[in-house]
Amino acid sequence: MKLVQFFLPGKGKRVGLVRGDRVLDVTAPDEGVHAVLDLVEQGKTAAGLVKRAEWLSRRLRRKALDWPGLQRTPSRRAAHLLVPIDPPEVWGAGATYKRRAEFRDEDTAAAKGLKGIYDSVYENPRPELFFKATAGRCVGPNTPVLVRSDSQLTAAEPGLAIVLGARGAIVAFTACNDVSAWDIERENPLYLPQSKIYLGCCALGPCLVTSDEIGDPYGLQIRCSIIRGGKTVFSEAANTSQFHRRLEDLVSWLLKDNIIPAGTVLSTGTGIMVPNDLNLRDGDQVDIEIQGIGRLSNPVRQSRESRA
Ligand code: DO4
Ligand code: MG
Repeated sequence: MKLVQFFLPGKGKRVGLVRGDRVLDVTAPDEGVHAVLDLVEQGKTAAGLVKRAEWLSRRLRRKALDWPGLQRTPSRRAAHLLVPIDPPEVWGAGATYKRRAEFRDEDTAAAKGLKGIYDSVYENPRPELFFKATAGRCVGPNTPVLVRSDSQLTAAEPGLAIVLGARGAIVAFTACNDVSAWDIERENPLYLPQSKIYLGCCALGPCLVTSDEIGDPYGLQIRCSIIRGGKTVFSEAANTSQFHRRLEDLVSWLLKDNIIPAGTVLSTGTGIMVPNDLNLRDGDQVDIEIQGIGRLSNPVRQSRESRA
């Protein structure tokens, strides 16, 4: 099952169930379903979520919307996609692909003589897990991701993200852009939270695909493209078969002595390294396409503070 959130003029946020080229509006305030997060909380597991959404779609029988038509630039006057879930928390995992671990080690070694930290976490049973965002810091499809005003080298970090239900059940998948200010985290590893967490640092979408529908999550093609001035200046692919851990293992580390609310998103890391000279610039567009999920497309904006 594919689930979305969309904006409907005059009605605001709606919950949608995607069926082929149509989107069924399953928003049901009388059932406590104002948002996808409510469905995740009520469903608890992937099976529970699917059952609840199916039941609502049968009960409500509303006029369906056009799925491709929702994938447009947000405007108050037209229906458009929103972030597919308002996650209470977003966490990230790091150094989960060999390519990433090697890239970062070369980089920090050259800059600071710190060779080893990324390779070491790649090999260790304990993964790198970091707090990434809250709902207010996330954006949905076709909404700008931001480059912070004090960064000259901010990069797209495309990856597969999982959505957790009750007690860490993996209920759904989506695409994530873990936008990161590399110059800030490279200056000193203690600056990582400032590289990762700020307004507009995380894009999610275009939809949630429930676990039963995604198929094998270790065989998904991921492509990231950067479009600048109408030209594709970067396009590279990775596959989740190169993912070095098991998803359940990451989740069990995240849950250790921790409270993780239902609807939390965990970004599983990136296997596509954008070269340093393709740092994100105002006006760029980042497209992340994941097999079975679709394309998450976001414009890039330089934070206003440095534009002044
Ligand atoms: O410490 C760096 C973060 C790693 C990360 O975000 C990733 O591997 O995707
Ligand atoms: Mg990342």
